[in-house]
Amino acid sequence: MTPTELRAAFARSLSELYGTEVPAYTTLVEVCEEINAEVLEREGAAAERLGSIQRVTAERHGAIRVGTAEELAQVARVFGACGMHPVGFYDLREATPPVPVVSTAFRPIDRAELAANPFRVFTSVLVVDDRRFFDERTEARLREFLDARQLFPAELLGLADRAERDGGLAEPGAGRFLELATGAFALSPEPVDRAWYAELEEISSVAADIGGVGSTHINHLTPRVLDIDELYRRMGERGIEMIDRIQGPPRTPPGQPDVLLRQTSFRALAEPRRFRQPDGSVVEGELRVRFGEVEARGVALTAAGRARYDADGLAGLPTTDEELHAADLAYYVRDDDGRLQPIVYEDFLPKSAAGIFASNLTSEGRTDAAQRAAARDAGWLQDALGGTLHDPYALYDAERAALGR
Ligand code: OOG
Ligand code: NI
Repeated sequence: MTPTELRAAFARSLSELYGTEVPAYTTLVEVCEEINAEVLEREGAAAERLGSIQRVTAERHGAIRVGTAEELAQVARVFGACGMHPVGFYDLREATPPVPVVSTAFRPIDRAELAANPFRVFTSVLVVDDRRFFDERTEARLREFLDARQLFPAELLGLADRAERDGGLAEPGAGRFLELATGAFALSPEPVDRAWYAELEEISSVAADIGGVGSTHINHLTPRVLDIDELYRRMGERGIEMIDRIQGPPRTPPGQPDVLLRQTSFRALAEPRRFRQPDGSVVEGELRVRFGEVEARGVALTAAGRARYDADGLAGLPTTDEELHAADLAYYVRDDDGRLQPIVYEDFLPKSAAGIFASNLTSEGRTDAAQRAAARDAGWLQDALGGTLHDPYALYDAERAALGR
């Protein structure tokens, strides 16, 4: 199996797993497919302006959270085997409410790979030494806990490295890789230490989800829909409680291009989990950390377009493809007939990500703004990854240049 095939199979296998773990996810996927078929029927070729229906139907993004730079480097090896590379740096510590993580997204980076299967995973790493969240003693205990766990079996990492070296995996290695990679993101039946989890949860529920359990898990898996407003309505009709809004730019009037990314989610559901009590006994309980999200994608904005969007929202941007292109505010290429084809936005939005995190926090947590922040930037992330951290704008520029403006 080539990295492309491994990625497509990995996305399918995680989707199957998540459907058994979180049944509302299956409903979400069904409603997306229903709506996508309707939009295709209604709009014909225009419905595929931002990707073929095959791409959109298979398209998923996931989110995972890890605790240390070492764990992040291991994740990079597993995703690297699937042709998924780290793109972008997001600092969620500056969000409202602040979340003690910095993040990147692993995804394919060239056009053919994105068209074949664009599976991407938003990946966050805990900032254990940020004093605004964790005092010295909590940091030390977190480090001890995180250093003692092994998220990814050695066999999986070995297969990942082999795939990277050989440009893919033969059977039975490929099947084994997929089984182990999927298993690494399943919800673990291991009991959670109640007291430790509760202590971290007072500081941040994301910190508890990362550093309070001995394993990682897929935190949500997101299908892509062609009409997110309609999806929002229909999920409500089916009795699934959605967060109170769609994140990102508002709906554009008919004929006006969609830009960037719009997302919404249903609230995290109570899932049965086992807990180890302070007296050593193990009891059944529940946690609400995993949810379902849906996204709609539009044209990628250039840095100048994005600056305008960040300052003034959609009011800061012209309303046609031709104007966006002429002012170099969004990325387009011309097809053989001279028509403008949008380059799809393949990344995430920090404000929306913060909204997605926030909508699923059990409390605002506790921070002390007077304490010192830990230094984290794209350079730190690149060092932790031990390989190139791609800049999204450089990728869009290169794609446009390769296709000729
Ligand atoms: C990640 C939240 C961000 C998105 O789509 O913006 C995200 C998380 O909850 O770990 O997935
Ligand atoms: Ni997401």
